[in-house]
Amino acid sequence: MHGEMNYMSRNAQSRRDIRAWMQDAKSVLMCGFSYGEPGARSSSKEGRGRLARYATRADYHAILRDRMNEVRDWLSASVPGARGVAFCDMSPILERAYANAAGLGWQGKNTMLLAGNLGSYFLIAGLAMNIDLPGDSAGPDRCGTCTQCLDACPTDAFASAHVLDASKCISYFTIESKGSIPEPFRAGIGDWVYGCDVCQDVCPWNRFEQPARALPPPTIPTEIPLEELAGPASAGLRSRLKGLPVLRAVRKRLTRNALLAMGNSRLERYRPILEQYATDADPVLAEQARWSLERLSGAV
Ligand code: B12
Ligand code: SF4
Ligand code: SF4
Repeated sequence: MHGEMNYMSRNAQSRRDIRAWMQDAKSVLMCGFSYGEPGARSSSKEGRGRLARYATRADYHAILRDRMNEVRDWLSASVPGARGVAFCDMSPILERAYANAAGLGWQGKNTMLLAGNLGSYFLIAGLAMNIDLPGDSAGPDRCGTCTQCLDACPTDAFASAHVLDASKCISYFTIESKGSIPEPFRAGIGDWVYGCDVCQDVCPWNRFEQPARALPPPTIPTEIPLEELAGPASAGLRSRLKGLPVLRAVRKRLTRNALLAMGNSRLERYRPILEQYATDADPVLAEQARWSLERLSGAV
């Protein structure tokens, strides 16, 4: 279920109980930071690879931790002895479970945390404090009989409602996985080259998405020409991606993903670049390029 993300099964205790991470934690404050653009949706565009929407803005980890540290500093100044640690994505904490318990929203069937007035296009950050703060109660599940996210997932990654098999998710394949992407999933990945938004785009609650306030505006579009992604590391592309989450997937992974999307595009104009990569010294890139050539020929 976890693929290569072994940290998901490590630290099982601290993931569920924050006190294994911060011994004297008494309260946890959870916040959601919107990155919505009401009305905007990424779409497939010929010859372009698609990025998840969160990835087109400056990397959120430090920005959101800083925001939570401001809250901590304010609390520490107001309450003698108050101490806290901010976290965002990088800690072992199960952030969505804590955010649900804190009343921020509910975990939808797609496992995303949803809020009735926000949808799911928001990121989560938290603050563990050593003082007692008044608690909220968990938000009710408002998915009802809807199953749109489960039905739309291109790689059939949901084992059941509320249970994602991360090792089948496009987000995992394109961002986290280092080696070859398993063949049965390649066609489903389509033109996604970094993350995937399908199970959020189809969610009816996302008609309530809100514009970002704490996060800076996007600096690149959600669709990027595949030649640019698979081409030599041009100074132009490198400077456009600087400071964005996309750089978390190292260049080789982006190239692999672009080669895969070229095959799925069925566009003959990619044949020369794929032929060039088919003999690359890197076995992952070479094998991916050969598969994509077969896809152009209609053999797979
Ligand atoms: C590892 C990870 C991934 C992995 C695995 C995701 C997963 N669903 O498990 C991969 C790489 C696939 C991934 C993808 C994405 N991620 Co991610 N990811 C994480 C990370 C680091 C850990 C998540 C984790 O531990 N999952 C393991 C399982 C155990 O947790 P879970 O999904 O909450 O599963 C439980 C629930 O489903 C729960 N449950 C709740 N209700 C119910 C009801 C029933 C009936 C049942 C049976 C179970 C159940 O039971 C499960 C077991 O405990 C968190 C940050 C963090 N530290 O929490 C970000 C985080 C979850 N990711 C985030 C984002 C934005 C994404 C993507 C949207 C990025 C993208 N566009 O590509 C996708 C979305 C995919 C999806 N549908 O979830 C945000 C989510 C924000 C939000 N509003 O929910 C987080 C919180 C990061 C952040 N700080 O903002 N991610
Ligand atoms: S992010 Fe994409 S691949 Fe992953 S579960 Fe959602 S729809 Fe499926
Ligand atoms: S698409 Fe439907 S089932 Fe899925 S999270 Fe949204 S409301 Fe829930």
